[in-house]
Amino acid sequence: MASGSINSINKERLWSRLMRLAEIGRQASGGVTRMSFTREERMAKDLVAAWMRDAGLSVREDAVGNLIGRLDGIHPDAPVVLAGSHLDSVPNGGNFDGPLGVLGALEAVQTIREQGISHIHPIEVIAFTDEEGARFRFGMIGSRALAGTLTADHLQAQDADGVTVAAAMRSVGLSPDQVRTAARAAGSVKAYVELHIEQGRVLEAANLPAGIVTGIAGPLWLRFRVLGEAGHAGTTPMRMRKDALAAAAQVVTAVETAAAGQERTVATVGQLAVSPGGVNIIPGCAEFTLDLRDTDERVRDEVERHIRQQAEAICAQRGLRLEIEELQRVPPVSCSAWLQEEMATCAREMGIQPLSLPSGAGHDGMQLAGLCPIGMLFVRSKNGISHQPEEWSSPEDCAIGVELLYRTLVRVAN
Ligand code: HGY
Ligand code: MN
Ligand code: MN
Repeated sequence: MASGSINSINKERLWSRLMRLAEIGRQASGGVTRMSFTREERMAKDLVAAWMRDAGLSVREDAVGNLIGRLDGIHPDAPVVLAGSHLDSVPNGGNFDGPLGVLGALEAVQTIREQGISHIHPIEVIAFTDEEGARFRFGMIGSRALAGTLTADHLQAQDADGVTVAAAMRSVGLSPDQVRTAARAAGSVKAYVELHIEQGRVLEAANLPAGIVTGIAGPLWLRFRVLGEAGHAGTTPMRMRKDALAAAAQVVTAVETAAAGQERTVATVGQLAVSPGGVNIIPGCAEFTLDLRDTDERVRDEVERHIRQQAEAICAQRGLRLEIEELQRVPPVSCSAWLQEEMATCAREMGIQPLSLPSGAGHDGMQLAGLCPIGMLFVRSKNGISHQPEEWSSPEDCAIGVELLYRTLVRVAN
């Protein structure tokens, strides 16, 4: 089959916007860092808001900072079709994770308006606040608020500098006590559709530019604190030590073994801090995070139980204390069969074989699955790389993904 005909959206406009946005938060290392409620995020939202206005959309931000561009349909009061993603990034991240979904939705809706395509339902392009969770160690703040599930506890979560979500919101002019107003009523959203880079290698292996997502693996984030005894590196015999880092290292290896024993489970220790942190001091405390995922919640939680047991046994055997804090627990979700079918029809129209695949990465749609049907489209990632500067999807593949999104939105909004 042909690799996908692009005869509606403006691929040059899409690409130039993607490259312009990627310069906001650019690091010397070549990556992008745009944390939520920061100057960089504000600059990114201002730029996208200006493009939304150029596209003829009515633009607003809700109480949690979600940026929304609306195109009314024939029935302005009909349930809205949401399409978008996020503008925040991981530290030193790539150009496409998030922005492709926001700017792709904008390009699709701008094309619908420019071509005078009639649609019954209003369509809203949305850039969700803080999807990544890179600043406050739990993510999807904007989509939780839109689903009405952001809690007062969430607003008290602190970043590495002790700044709470609420304080960070106030620092950019938002009112945390108003977040409830961002929630959408049941029945008010017809569907949520997101275009995103795959961040894996399935499409590349199948030599396909785009694919249809069947479901999203659920991320469980935990923080482990191993508490031993700091001591002199030179005078403390090995048998008398309570070395927190040595114990933590044993737990990290147990984490890897537990996940590797399953078919799809993945486990990552992405952050580790040792204190006091002197060359000649036995670590008294080792703190690390665990990101544990599977598309099957039962399997994920069984692996979690096993890891907790192993960690308790290792620390007990060494005479150390262990504290485990849950940072976020997001259940895996399935994408709507109806939306997957609409997407497959559009793919076939474009001459693309409709390949279905799960998402190992988490996405805002997970928070909306209780509110409305959710659907996701993936665009091929070069070597499956993401969350670092080498993240790359070609202009052609991005355009094919956006053309597919455009055709899907035209169908879903009618
Ligand atoms: O962590 C994730 O899966 C996503 O990139 N937020
Ligand atoms: Mn990401
Ligand atoms: Mn993302």
